[in-house]
Amino acid sequence: MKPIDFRSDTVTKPTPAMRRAMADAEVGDDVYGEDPMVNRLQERVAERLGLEAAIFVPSGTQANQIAMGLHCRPSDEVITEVGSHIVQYEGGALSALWGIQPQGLPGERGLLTAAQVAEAVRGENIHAPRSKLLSLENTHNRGGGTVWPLERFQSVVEAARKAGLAVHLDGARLFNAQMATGTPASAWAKLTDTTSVCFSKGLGAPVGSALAGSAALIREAQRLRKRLGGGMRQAGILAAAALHALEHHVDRLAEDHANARRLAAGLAELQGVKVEPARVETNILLVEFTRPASEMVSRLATLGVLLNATGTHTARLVCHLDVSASDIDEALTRIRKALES
Ligand code: TLP
Repeated sequence: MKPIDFRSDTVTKPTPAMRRAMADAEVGDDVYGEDPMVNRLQERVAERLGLEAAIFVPSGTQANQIAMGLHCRPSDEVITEVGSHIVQYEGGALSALWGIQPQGLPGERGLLTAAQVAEAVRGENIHAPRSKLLSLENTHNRGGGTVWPLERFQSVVEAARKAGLAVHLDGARLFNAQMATGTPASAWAKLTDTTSVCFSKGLGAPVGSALAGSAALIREAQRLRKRLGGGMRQAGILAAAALHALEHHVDRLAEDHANARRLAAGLAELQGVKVEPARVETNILLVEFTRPASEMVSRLATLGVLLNATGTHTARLVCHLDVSASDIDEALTRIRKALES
């Protein structure tokens, strides 16, 4: 029985063509700035995001955390949505690495309003931390793959700018937002000071993320990356996979979105699971089971369907490169069986 793995879009394996690109990569020592594939990747990412420069790093977490370190000093505050990855899934890095305090605002499926941001910013007050940074996420993972409508994003960024805050965008799935709307990734990114993107999520590369921003910020980011142990040597082997992903795997994200919609429509017909198909904007699907999610996750695992619980009755399913339309139909058959048994 072939397992169908909806745990995350991080689980994809490199395709044969991607492996060939990796094997053929020209390399050099990237800590000396001499790796041609890394240099090419960084230029391409900066171009695509409409920002001056970019730096290749091992993970999305490191890209985000370098941004935090660039924008804030110890005791400063980052304003963000309460479910954001930087707060929920980065091992407490904000406080452990930088002494930064987060202020997590409740979002609408991950999205904030300009009024919320304006109200959250601290005034000059000896009791309070200094608000320095607004950090947004597009698409929003815990929100269910939500895309930031560009106008709403603009208004929230404007509120931050008015208060003198820098703006970071966690764009781990920014190309999903691009494919879902037809709006180029740069439309969001160029409104920010720094934007991170991941090659190891929907784009299907085995490793790697990038952080883009002004040339001056990215120069300083090189120091922070070194400090965090992210200075890699012949990293061109990895950059080649990321370049291949950027060239060949962006347009196909539309298939993942169609598969997520197909899965949602199929689940909506079943008893014992609630899903709102109209809310499926990209490749992430949030569901609510009548039975405890942990029970459903183990029951489904025995039938070869893998997913992650997100709460006592809730779970997340993510579509990606290694899940086909026929896998969706097979998964629906298996899920029906699990719900009926
Ligand atoms: N997200 C992972 C888990 O960490 C939750 C997943 O399976 O979705 N930003 C966002 C919005 C992310 O979703 C992730 C990974 C990251 C950053 C971190 O990327 P990595 O795993 O490369 O450090």
